[in-house]
Amino acid sequence: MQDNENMKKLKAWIKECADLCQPDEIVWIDGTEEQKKRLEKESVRSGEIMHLNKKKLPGCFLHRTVPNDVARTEHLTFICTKNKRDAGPTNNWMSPQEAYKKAGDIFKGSMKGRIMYVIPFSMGPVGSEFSKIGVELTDSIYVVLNMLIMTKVGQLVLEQIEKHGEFTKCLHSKAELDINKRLILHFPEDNTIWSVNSGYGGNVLLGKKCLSLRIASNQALKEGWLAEHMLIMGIEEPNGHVEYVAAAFPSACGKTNLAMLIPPQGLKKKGYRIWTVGDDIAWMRIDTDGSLWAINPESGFFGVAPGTNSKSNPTMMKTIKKNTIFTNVLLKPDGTVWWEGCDGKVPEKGIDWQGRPWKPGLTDENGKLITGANPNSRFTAPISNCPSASFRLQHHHGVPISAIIFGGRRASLAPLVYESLNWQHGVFVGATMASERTAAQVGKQGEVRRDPMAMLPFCGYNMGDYFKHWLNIGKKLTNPPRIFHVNWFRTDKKGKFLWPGYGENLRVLEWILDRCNRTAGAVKTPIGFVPKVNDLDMTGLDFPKGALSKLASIDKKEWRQELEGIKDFFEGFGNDLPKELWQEYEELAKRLR
Ligand code: OXD
Ligand code: MN
Repeated sequence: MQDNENMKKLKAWIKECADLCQPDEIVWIDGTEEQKKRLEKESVRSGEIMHLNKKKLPGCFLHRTVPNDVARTEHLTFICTKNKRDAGPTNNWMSPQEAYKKAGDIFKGSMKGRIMYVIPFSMGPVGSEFSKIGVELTDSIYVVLNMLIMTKVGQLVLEQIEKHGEFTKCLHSKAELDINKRLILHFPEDNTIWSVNSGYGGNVLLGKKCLSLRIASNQALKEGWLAEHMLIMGIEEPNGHVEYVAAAFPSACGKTNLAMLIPPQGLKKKGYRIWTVGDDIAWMRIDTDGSLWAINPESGFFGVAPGTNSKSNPTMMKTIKKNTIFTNVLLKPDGTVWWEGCDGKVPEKGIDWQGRPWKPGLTDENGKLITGANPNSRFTAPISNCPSASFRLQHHHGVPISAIIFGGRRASLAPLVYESLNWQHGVFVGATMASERTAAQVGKQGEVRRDPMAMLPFCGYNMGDYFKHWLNIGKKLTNPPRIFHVNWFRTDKKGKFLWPGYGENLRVLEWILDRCNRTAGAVKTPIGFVPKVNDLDMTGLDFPKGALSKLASIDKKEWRQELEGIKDFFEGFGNDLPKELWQEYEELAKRLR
């Protein structure tokens, strides 16, 4: 059959990229099991990945990155728009002309002697109104194998391109993995992403942060929806009805764990059950019912390994037992894996994430403890492995969102939970989100980092416009989700956590849903609605008397100090900050007086 115009365009772009990168061969990824198996074999043969214990971890592999390529490199990540103003004060900016020239020189001949793989992928159910199509060209089989887990790949996607023509053009080359020539470039005006000289997931699985957040946030602005750094979870209530919430937290606040929560003993009798829709990204649209509906565009988890164990996340421990790619973890002598904060005893020996012999207590030349796994070591696992995976995952329409939850790590200031006064105030709460460094970091305690809606590194345009967009979405919603803020990390004077966290967080979610259904009580405070002592169901939780009122207390003096930090932060946006947020600032200041 002859190619139609759309397919001709796709092939012309592939040829253009191949002319630049000069691969020896081009291979199309078709999403079949046979091709995947063949690629796994090739990748094992080349040493890029290694088989793990086939009995204990069937279908699992280990990959090691080079030591200077273990995390997202935000200082090498750019938004490339014609006008610098459109990238805004929180992004690195480069002109498209300069970016194409600079990276073009690096891409030139970068795939010589290698194969260029063509990965047509869909973020979201293929053919859904919510979904977006991309094509990633890469010289890394590791990228291919990860994309096969994280996205939907294959012929059906090509049919979408044939029909509609539009797709995000994603070009990746690991090149020489040279950090000095590493660039992660986004061209929202051309629907294009270029990533070169990295092999780390967040920089190279271009469907994830690059497309699903930085490019998609631009599309969402234009098309009137929201692309957010949020988990989505369903809470099945005792009567069998499922309600869904979306939640945004900065890194290291337990987003993945919350998405897979196990109901605590005390509430188990009520029959609650949690359904995981997503742990990282939510695309949300206003439907004809005036509510906000969401999908998770991803098909897998790219989660942080250290700290994951049967207490923090038993569901994830089950999810990563098969068909999972582990990156930069410790290899045990029996061909299984381990990381700091994993279950069981610390292994007596192993091979560390850099491929060196390791045993507990090893130190480097400066006397610093050498960890077996890299602190940002990861697992890539299909959502279909997850025992709590939602039955609505394939639903083209997504799930209706009853509540949006923002959160941060604050040793003091923010109570366990509060509800915003209305949508505009909720946007203010999200825009002023922040996390503190923990007490473990001597000297840095209390240092606050603002991370609005947990989108600071991921909003692909001017964040002032982003806040405005949030306000506009609120005006169009006739049945808006209510907006809440949670803080699981409040401590007492000795630095001990006041709230037990983990599964017990369901007690807070229960209050949140009851607020949405207008059945829970609260008291109005200057910062919003806070539960009274008897408004949370504490059945079966041995909780010290008075701790709940400590958790719910609001210190006006501290909040007035917080206002100063917010003011500084807002001023950084100059005239781009919507006046409604200054108005919320003034109102809060008035209420705190
Ligand atoms: C992630 C991140 O990897 O937020 O999900 O950095
Ligand atoms: Mn994330």
